[in-house]
Amino acid sequence: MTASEMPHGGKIAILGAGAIGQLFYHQLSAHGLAPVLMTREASAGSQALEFTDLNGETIKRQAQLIDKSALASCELLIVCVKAYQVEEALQPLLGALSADTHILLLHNGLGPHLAIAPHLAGRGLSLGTTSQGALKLGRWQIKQTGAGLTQLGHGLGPRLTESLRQALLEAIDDSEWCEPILPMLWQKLAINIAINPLTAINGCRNGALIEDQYRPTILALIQEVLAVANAEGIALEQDRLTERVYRVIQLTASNYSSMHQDIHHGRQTEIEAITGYLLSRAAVRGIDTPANEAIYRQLKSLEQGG
Ligand code: KPL
Repeated sequence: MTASEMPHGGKIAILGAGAIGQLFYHQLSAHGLAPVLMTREASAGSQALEFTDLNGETIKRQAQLIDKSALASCELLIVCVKAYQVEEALQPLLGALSADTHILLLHNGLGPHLAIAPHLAGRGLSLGTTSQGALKLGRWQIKQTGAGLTQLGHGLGPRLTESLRQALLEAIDDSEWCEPILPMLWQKLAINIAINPLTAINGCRNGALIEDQYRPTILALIQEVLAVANAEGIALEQDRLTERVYRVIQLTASNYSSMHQDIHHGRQTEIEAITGYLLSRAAVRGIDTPANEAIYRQLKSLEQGG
């Protein structure tokens, strides 16, 4: 069977070939969905990829890289770039998509969907989050570093077709469709707010946050998320959220968080879509968030080389 003869063959494009984009590429490919990849820098053609799964088994695949001109036939565009790149990466492509291409945003943090919404021109938008861990070993070589839940759900406009929805849920390990999705995204936001900046500032793995010295800060950060989320009409429960944060710390104990990795490699972080999003919503709601403000300032100074 050629890619175009497979169900959805060539119809799912993944924008962004970082660790998570490549991880989804491999998971969808393993289920015969024949996705294609699009990146800003690589031109159209064939590209050898290498993937090491959680059992240490290495699988090689030949990926089809596409450029903008191939987007017209795409039914679903999965956007796997960093939160701060979403608007810039997606806006110039919207005109090349068909009127009914569905878009799925998968990134840490919240906010880009609000910027994208006015430009969808009637296209459907789904939102998602994943706690799966992956590490780039080379430009086209990744290793899965942790299993984790992937939650997807409807955002705006026309819904993702049932057949694409089923295909995604079957292909992505431990994934679920959530309605409404926003409370799940807020939960993940809380996890990233509690873990990511602290690991970057203290230069530690996620697991180090289990130590008692970090507990008062983590609890204060979570408390402020709860206050802002509740003001936004998202009901989160303190004990369950705290328990979830600590479960993720344990499950990903040996990982360096994405923000730690960004700081370590001198890259821009996702702080604006994580703590920054909370602070912007807190300002709108008139809620004090001193713990998050302090962490935000420290992280920004670190990001600027301070
Ligand atoms: O999402 C993550 C990240 O690093 O961005 C967690 C869940 C904290 C895992 O490291």
